[in-house]
Amino acid sequence: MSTIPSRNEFISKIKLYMTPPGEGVFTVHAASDKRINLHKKMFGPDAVKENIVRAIWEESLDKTLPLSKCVILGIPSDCGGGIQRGANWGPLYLRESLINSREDLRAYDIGDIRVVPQLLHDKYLNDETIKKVRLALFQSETISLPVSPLSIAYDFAQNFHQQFPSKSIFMIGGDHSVSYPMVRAYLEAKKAQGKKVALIHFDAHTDLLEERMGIDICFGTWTSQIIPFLESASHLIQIGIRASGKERGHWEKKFGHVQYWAQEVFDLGPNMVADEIVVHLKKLGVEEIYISFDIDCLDQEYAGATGTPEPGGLSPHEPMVIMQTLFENFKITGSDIVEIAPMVKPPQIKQIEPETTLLVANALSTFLIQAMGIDH
Ligand SMILES: [Mn+2]
Repeated sequence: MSTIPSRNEFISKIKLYMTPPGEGVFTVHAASDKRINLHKKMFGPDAVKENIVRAIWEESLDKTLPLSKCVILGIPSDCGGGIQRGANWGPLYLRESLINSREDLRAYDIGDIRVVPQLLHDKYLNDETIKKVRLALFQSETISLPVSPLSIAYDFAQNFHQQFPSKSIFMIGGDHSVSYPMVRAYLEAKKAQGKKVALIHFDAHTDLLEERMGIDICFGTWTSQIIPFLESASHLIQIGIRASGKERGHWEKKFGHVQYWAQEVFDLGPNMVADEIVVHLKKLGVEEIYISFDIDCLDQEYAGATGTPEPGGLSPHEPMVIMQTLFENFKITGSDIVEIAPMVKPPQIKQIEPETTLLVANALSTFLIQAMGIDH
């Protein structure tokens, strides 16, 4: 058991292994217009002109962070993906969409996890590589900080929940592997607090492989890896599934959880689905929920700018109804939206992208941020 760092030690770590919002993808020119617009709106035009964005962000970690109930975090990593990359741009594009439309959102943006795009998790690295990347990122070979996006995210989330047990994180990914460290740290923290929690997972895919080509933590496996951290598998609900090599019965029997495939959501209607979930979770004594939202849960007509768009999916209305009912019955104390790949446009997609995907993601994110910003 590692010792819990002080608030100041934690803030010092954030300054090293995180960046101001929108800077987690290391680039000079690509999407710089988006980043500059975001920074102008967040920190003021003068801050951009005078090149003091980082200084203001660092100051805000001491002053503004303690005041906000809901905190926005970006993990611009798509190293855990694999069909079509590009979700590393999700945090910048979605934030820019949110700040353009909703300057009144009550949340503090804590910034991005620093991402070395070739790295996923430190357990896949040898000592020499870790030393070299530590030198590149932190100017020290011996500093005891993680270097891969998922390892940094886990350290951050663990520390965050220890320091701020009543705050909630809204995380923007990233491919879906980035949910693994966030949900794991959340579940461990809630267990330590004695809170009963469940995981609600919206997705076209089950993400339930035990490993994919020998890799145990990636976009296709993260959910199966997270089940052991739940009180039981029945504390997991998956909604919107339709692109799976196996039947629903296979997965439910293997893991012992509940799935609502997209067709069942259409057949039952979102109100009935939501009511069933509420009854199920109340029976388990659940008080709080984490919602992990893979944008490809939605039909490709609404979410085309993603790595694996799928037909036959939900419209934005159905998840909204389900989340609204869940919010009326449980506290939402953690959530994420992942797999938005703004520069990706698969050939079968007809609508204007990434605008359509961002518009829908904006509405879903706004709901979650507002829900988590409310004091119950
Ligand atoms: Mn997924």
